[in-house]
Amino acid sequence: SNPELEDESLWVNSKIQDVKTIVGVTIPEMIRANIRGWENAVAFECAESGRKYTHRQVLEQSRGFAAAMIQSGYKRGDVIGVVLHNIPEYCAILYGIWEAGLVASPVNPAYTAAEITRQLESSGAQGVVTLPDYLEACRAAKTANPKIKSIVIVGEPHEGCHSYYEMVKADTTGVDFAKGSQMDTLNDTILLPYSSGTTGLPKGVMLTHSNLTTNLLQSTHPTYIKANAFEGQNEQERLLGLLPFFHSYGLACILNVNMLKGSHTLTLPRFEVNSFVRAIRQQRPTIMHMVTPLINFMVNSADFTSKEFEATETVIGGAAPIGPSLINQLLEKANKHMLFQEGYGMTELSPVSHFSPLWTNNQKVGSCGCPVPSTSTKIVDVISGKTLPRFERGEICVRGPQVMKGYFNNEEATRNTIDVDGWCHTGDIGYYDNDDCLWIVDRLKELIKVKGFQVAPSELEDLLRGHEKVEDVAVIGVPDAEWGELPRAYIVKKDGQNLVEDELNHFLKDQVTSYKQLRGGIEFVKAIPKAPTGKILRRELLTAYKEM
Ligand code: AYL
Repeated sequence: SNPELEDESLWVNSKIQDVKTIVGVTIPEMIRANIRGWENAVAFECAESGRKYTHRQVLEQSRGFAAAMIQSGYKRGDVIGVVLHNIPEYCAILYGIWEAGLVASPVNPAYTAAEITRQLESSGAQGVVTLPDYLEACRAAKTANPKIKSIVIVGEPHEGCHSYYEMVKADTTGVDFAKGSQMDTLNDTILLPYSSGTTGLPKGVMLTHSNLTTNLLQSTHPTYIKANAFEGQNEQERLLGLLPFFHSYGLACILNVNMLKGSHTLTLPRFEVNSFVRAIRQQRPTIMHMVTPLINFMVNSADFTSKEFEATETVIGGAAPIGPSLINQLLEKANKHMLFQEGYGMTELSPVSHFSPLWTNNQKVGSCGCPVPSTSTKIVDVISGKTLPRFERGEICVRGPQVMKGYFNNEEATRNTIDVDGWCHTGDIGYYDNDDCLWIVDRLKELIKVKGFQVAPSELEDLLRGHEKVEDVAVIGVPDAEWGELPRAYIVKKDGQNLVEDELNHFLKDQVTSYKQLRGGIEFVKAIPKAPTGKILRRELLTAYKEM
């Protein structure tokens, strides 16, 4: 590091006592070792079908599934694509993959067949677990990727597929399950979610058991959640399992936390107004993880009154900006003391680096809290790279045991994100106040967040560039009250070509999933503003849009 730029006294390190990096323990081992009398309490329940499993059953099915995967010939380190919406079997499937020593690559099931095929190919998946709804898309992906040996289906048996419900009955005696003591938990990749990071196409994020187990302890430290809140002697906490488990937020903060703390999660396959309202009235969640559009919905919907929040003690938000006025409207509507906490993180950070401590007690609404234990952070000037003092805005950098190992098969992107001193450059702009609370103010990176989901401009630009009438293209995210941001395209037509918006929308329709569609509009331009290096000047486009 450059001593002229660096000033260690300006770093904001977690003030909370360190948690030791967990080494030599897998996630399922950590969960098994931590059970405190809640074996027979329900762990996951499906809001739609009522299917439910206790904590013990989840861990038994995980073993059965692992044994069957080993018996079907999968070898340590093989990648399995998990193409599922939230179902009560999700956890047993994921843990089964880990207990068999395999790597899970979670895929958004709402992806088009083309998108599923791309992720399964990029991750080198050799197997797929899916539901009947997505079988056709997975079969197309298998045809395109001969590496994929088999498809496991969660549901009625299907031609040419293994049945999950049969597999979990496998005999587990004498099976060689993956043990942390025999692995390199600091280096063996076990989870491969996709993220575009600060630039370019979606990339596999290599996460290890140590990343995930340690982040689980960091994010559930008593500074953030009530001591023993979930433990057996108290009433079981009830979580809403609506945020998708294929995304690092839902996977870590709902699915894993649910298993570590012995709570009850009601899984919802998707957001749908009636089932959402019904689920909340029926389950009376004590903790609700939310993203901005959901909070917005609850604030504005007549279906939500203070009654719907009666049992709710905590609402937690994150994954994209949430305006403080919206949060205050929610708290007012609930008409009771309810704690609002916000987290900040990235898939690349396993995923949590900041969280609102309990002591903030709604006094810091709009901030995403303090660095979690064992985490150092700094704010650097985006031009000079100089470390900045409190209240000055710059790029947030994070260092700690939760920083990913790197991007899969992409050393260059890894080097551009994690510097030689181990700092992860987030591409987000923020500042610290005097209480170590971080306030996010802007995003430097090109990533677009629609309802908390990632949309990589490069992905849309690459596809649009493939259109026969398109000469050049740039995609940016524009603000939207309901969705957070929306992708908007600037198109240079090929000479003499007649091209209209509908043609391009139609062109993208079957290629990318719904939230990646160009809902922010399409504008035909003469040229795309670019730096001499060829880099698209996205800021210029956004500024012009805002002045429009
Ligand atoms: P990814 N406020 C504003 N932007 C945010 C916030 C927040 N609280 N949290 C995340 N982001 C944006 O990999 C930011 O641009 O995240 C960041 O770089 O899909 C990007 O989202 C990361 O996108 C939590 C809170 C997990 C957040 C998360 C991270 C979700 C995954 C648990 O409690």
